[in-house]
Amino acid sequence: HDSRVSLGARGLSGEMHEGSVFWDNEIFKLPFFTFTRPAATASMLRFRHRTLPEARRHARELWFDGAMYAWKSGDDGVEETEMGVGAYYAIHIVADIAYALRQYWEATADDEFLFRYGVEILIETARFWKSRSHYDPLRRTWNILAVRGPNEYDVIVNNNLFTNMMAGENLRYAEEAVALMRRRSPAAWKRLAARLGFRETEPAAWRALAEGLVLCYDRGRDLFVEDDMYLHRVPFDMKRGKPDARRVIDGTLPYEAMALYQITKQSDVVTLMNLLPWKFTPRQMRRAYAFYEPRTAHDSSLSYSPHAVMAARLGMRAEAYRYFRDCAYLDLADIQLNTISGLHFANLGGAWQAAVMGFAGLWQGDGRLHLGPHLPAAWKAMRFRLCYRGGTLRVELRGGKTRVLLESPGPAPLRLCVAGRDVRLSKAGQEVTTPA
Ligand code: IFM
Repeated sequence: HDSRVSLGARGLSGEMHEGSVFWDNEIFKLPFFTFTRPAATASMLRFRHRTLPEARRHARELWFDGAMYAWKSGDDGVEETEMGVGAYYAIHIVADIAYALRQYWEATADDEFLFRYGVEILIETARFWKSRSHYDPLRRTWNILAVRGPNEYDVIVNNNLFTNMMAGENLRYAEEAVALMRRRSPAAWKRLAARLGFRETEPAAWRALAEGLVLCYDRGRDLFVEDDMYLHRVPFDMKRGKPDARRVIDGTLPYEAMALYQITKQSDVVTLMNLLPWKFTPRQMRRAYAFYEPRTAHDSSLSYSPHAVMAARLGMRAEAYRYFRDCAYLDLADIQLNTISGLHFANLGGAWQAAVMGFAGLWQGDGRLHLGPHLPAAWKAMRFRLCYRGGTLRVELRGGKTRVLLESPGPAPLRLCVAGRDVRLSKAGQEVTTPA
């Protein structure tokens, strides 16, 4: 309820990471708030708006345009990570913030918030990507070089798929938000455009960049690839490298060795596919899961929940449930051997995601709210409420059937896609049950 602060990596339960704010919020915690208590998401996004001046200063200092949010942000937005341990490279945070903003707007249709705070963030982050990308005349492509993706064992890579695709989304959201604001709130747009020194040529340049960014992909295998070099690295012996629950770098090999191997510290491509499911075919998701899962060390608490979500969506219910249990027991059973330093708040949001976005298949991104039943065999039923576009939905999964009841309506009919069926709900008490 107070946008001067946000949630730290361990909440207020421990001192690890010094209470700083990471991508944990936008990608792992905010989906829970967006669908259950949207005002809390709005507040945490306002925190990002409030820290824009520092993000702008940070970008300028490092020779870039727009806003470069801190990888590890203090309450004033200042980068708290020492240079040299990845902050300069871990720039996907910038696009993660844009993504959470767009997800909030799609779930709430809150134009007022978008125009007052969101468009400014989207413009400044799009400007950052424009200045951070590099046109390679030899390859004739736009590249984002020297980054650190969610796989933090590869400290510096080129064209991390997660970063490039999320940056592309960020650029598209900026272009769309500008067009929307111009149409719906022309007077406020004029003021904002003047204040930001907006140039009419910017949206077209953002679109060209979004379309031209390299996406690493192996056509022969129909496999999306983590970065430029991943397939060329040495296969990693996971049994030898991770014989117990300790992280590889705490047990067997030093950080410096990681760049040699095909090892993914924590879910990377799998997380990306959960965030943007409309960009991939089911086959591509299955292939990616089969390829990366054995190469993933889960040396971060942020790794289990994306695997649970994707396994559930792909119908691998036993595997999904196993990962869900890892999320649920992470701190109760001290699975990562570091609960003493505080509870893993991203994983708390992740456990909710495993259930609601995995077992109940929730996602949005095409103007509809998607739900689909993927209940694990161990569960007879699952029931939860969702806030969506000013209304409240009650969802129940039981015996292969999905029942959605509109408890209280929003200002406009709600468009849903339940188990592949298009549905519109507008009156309180209206419901739909899809067959098993
Ligand atoms: O943001 C995470 C990071 O991805 C993995 N190490 C811990 C950070 C804070 O939870």
